[in-house]
Amino acid sequence: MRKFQPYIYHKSMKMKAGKLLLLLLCLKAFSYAVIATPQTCPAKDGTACGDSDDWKGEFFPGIPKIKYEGLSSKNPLAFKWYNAEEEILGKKMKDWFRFSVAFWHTFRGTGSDPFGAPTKYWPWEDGTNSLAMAKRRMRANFEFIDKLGVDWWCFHDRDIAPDGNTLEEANANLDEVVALAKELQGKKKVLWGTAQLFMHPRYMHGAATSSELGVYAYAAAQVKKAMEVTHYLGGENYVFWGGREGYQSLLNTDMERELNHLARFFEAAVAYKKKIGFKGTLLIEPKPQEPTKHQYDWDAATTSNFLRKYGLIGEFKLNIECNHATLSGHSCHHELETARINGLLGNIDANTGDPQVGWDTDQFLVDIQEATMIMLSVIKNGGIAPGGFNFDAKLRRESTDVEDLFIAHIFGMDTMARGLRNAAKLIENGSLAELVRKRYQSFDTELGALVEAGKADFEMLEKKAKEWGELKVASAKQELAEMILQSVL
Ligand SMILES: *[C@@H]1O[C@H](CO)[C@@H](O)[C@H](O)[C@H]1NC(C)=O
Ligand SMILES: [Mn+2]
Repeated sequence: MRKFQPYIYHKSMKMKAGKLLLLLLCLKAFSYAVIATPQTCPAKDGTACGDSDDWKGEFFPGIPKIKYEGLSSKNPLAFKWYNAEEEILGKKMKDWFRFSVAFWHTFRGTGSDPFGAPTKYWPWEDGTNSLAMAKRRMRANFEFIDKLGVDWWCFHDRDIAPDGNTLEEANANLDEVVALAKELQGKKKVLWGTAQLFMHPRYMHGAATSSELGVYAYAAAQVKKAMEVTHYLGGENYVFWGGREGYQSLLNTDMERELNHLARFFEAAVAYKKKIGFKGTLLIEPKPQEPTKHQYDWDAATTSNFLRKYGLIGEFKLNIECNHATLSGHSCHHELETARINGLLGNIDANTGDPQVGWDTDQFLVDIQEATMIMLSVIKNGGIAPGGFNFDAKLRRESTDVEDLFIAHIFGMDTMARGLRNAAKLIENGSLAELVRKRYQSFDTELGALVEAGKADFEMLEKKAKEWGELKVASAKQELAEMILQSVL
């Protein structure tokens, strides 16, 4: 999920941010350059800056509908591997993936970072955060996903519509943009919606885990509304990413109480989902840290333990983000497998980090081997519907052409498609599965079956151990396994 937004709430905030930036720059002995605050336009001043959502003509002129041209194509605006209608292992490629465009990165990502101002000035942007601008962006979103040939999109409430000075005002803004989205949506669908519970200063101590009851209530109201509009737009899932649900210091934190509050919040979300007849899956997106020092939904194992402890295991699944997996010290494959074997694999936020950078860079995943292992998990899971692959990924700050938005998504889709083709080859080949089967074949025996059924006690096992004496233990064949994997890449 995104971490930087050009929306500045108060003048005092601006000053604080400026001072912090100056301090950082001085500490790092960088030469100080004035960094422009992005121009913003609070919703209440909407008419003063950006008063029209009219946009004449296309947002992406000169970019055609993206087609599959196959491996011989050199066209950067064509698919080489992703062929939506082609069947792989009995399912169309488009149904394996259910690719989704993330509104926040693609349409609200500006290229700003803690050290620098925005770098992307899309032609349709007028530099404001007005309601008119929000509507224009929504039109751009639908032209983009239509040209890309994707059926799904994902959103955060505050990214598609401007916040308000009151909850009522924020809800009214959201309603207006959502009404337009519903009208423009046609056959396109919402993969998931979510509430942005981390940007506003009120959420500095967390949302559902805030030490302030008023903030807990505000977060509940915001999630209630976000669930309603996700339902209204026909969303198939609803995501909770607890950006600030964690702590900065245990000294001032009652962790047990905060976790209890988080569980009560999720229980209330389940109850409200049922009340409004929302049939979508509720998903929790694990992430170990950033922005907090410790985030409660650390990884798939931690989150599934949390769900089990509070009796929520049947009500939630997990949205595994690959960059979050690596931040928690795991591979994406590990997180997917952990979710899968717990019956919790619900959605994938398809992105990656940089191996030399320790934070959440949200890059498009373009590593073929990683894509292959991801698809092995997805195939074992029998697919991922009603979830999908959401491109929670953004252009690099230095990529500033409109066509880069297309190239990045095309490359991301092609890489995943290549992963699917490779995984299918690996399964059809069968030698990797055979290697794994052989490793455990000693359990495919009478005693092994008793062990696996929980019917082998220690006395029985001791008798066997004495009878067998010292054993020759077989090789794990890791290098052979790696060689087999690489043979399909
Ligand atoms: C599977 O792949 C391995 C490694 O490339 C190869 O040696 C083997 O012949 C293949 N087996 C089948 C059944 O295709
Ligand atoms: Mn991320």
